[in-house]
Amino acid sequence: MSDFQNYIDGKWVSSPAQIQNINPSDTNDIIGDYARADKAQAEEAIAAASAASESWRRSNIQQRFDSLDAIGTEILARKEELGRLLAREEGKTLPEAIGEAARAGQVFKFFAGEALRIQGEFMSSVRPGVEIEISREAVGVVGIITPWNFPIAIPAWKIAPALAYGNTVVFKPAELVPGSAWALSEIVSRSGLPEGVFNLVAGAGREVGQAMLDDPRVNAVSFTGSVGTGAAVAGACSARGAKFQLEMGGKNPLIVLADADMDNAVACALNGAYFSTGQRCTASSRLIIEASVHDQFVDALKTKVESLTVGNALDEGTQIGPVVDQRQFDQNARYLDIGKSEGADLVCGGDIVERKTPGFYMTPALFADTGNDMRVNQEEIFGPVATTIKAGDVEEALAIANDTAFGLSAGLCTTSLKSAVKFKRESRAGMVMVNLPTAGVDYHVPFGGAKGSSFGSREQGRYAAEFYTTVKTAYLGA
Ligand code: TXE
Repeated sequence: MSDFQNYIDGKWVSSPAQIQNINPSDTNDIIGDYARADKAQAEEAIAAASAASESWRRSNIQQRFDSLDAIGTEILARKEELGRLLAREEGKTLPEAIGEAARAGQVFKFFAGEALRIQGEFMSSVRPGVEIEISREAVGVVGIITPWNFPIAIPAWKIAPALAYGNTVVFKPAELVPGSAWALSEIVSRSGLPEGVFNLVAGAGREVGQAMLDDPRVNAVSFTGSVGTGAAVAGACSARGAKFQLEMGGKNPLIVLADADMDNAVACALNGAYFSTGQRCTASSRLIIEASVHDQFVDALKTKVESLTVGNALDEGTQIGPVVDQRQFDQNARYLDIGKSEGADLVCGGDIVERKTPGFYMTPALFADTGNDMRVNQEEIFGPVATTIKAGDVEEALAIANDTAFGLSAGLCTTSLKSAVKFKRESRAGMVMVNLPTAGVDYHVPFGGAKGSSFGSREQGRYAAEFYTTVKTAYLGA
């Protein structure tokens, strides 16, 4: 039996099967066997969340604050330990992982405060003697389905607002990273929430996730993951009228104009394209460079890319950890072949390398002078692979940047205020960054994209209220 059970209706429960949690930096290192819930357990969790829903929606906001604040405090106090577990199971470097754990704590603290600030409106009526009150109420049972690339921050930024606004939660983490999900759930389980308000069901997407999508007792689903699964979430939820929110892929452009501070532009590209092994939905995968500085930029970036230290996520000095698993490793290799067969010039990287421990190590790759219509520029690779694309001027650069099915984040490096303002206005992305990497966002402001990257209302910050609440308009007669 696994030591790491699922959490249903206030109890830890074992499951018939296990998920083996493997360290991508050292595939001989098994982090643990985690209980793999089945459909029946998913339904038990949904039943528990449903039964707890009525009283939790009417719960005292001080109680919500106290629980969320306690969770945030504990995560922050244990960020080193949680970060180490995260780095071990997902493969981002230890400093990145500790930063992610801290962010999860900050998110819980933020939404603890938001529970105290749930706002409504009071309006006059067009009818005499009538007053109108507009208030926000909990949606009910929220299903939370998360990916592997941010194993603690993404669950935090969905679970915290769900609870703050009075919803009950059924949480299904990604199969590859049950450790951080379990550790987070264990903290949540001791935060004073009533039984059934929060439930963990680690298990397969097609079984446990699908059960959540299909169950009429689940009133809303918040999903982050691949485009394909996002479409399945949309189909199942809209068929039965459930609310849903999708955060999916990106093919984020970083434009570098000739007037940019080149050192900063190279640093932005290096960070945005390769840190966290390129496994970020906000990664800068398309570097759109003004033609007059293209070759100079490629040379400077190549030198930096080649000097990055690829290694075990837990080793001091590692800058790029391993790819998360064999499947993603194969996907990266496939796209490197696709790029080469499309005629892209691989200037460095893309090599499978060995380290002291067996893991999924790949050197960061750069394709130069590619065409935006190539598959490597239109499909999300989700690995340490970036391309450069030449553009004649800011107009053309913007047109290329916007020429994608996605629209999550977009960046521009320039010293021209005029170009920065134009970019901010004309970029078809949910988040725009000037002289900053496309990845790396604050926790108290909205996160989300345009076009195929996102669907539904924004996550995070005060804007999260839009998804996790429903609006009631009350007319009060004399
Ligand atoms: O995603 P999935 P995976 C992309 C990236 C990556 C690819 C596959 O390209 O290589 O997706 O990753 C659950 N009903 N991104 O397999 O399958 C699943 O269990 C309900 C980009 O991890 O979308 C997991 O919890 N749920 C992205 C979650 O959905 C289902 C981040 C996401 O898994 C389900 C992650 C179903 N039928 C992957 N099937 C980004 N850009 O941030 C699966 N799930």
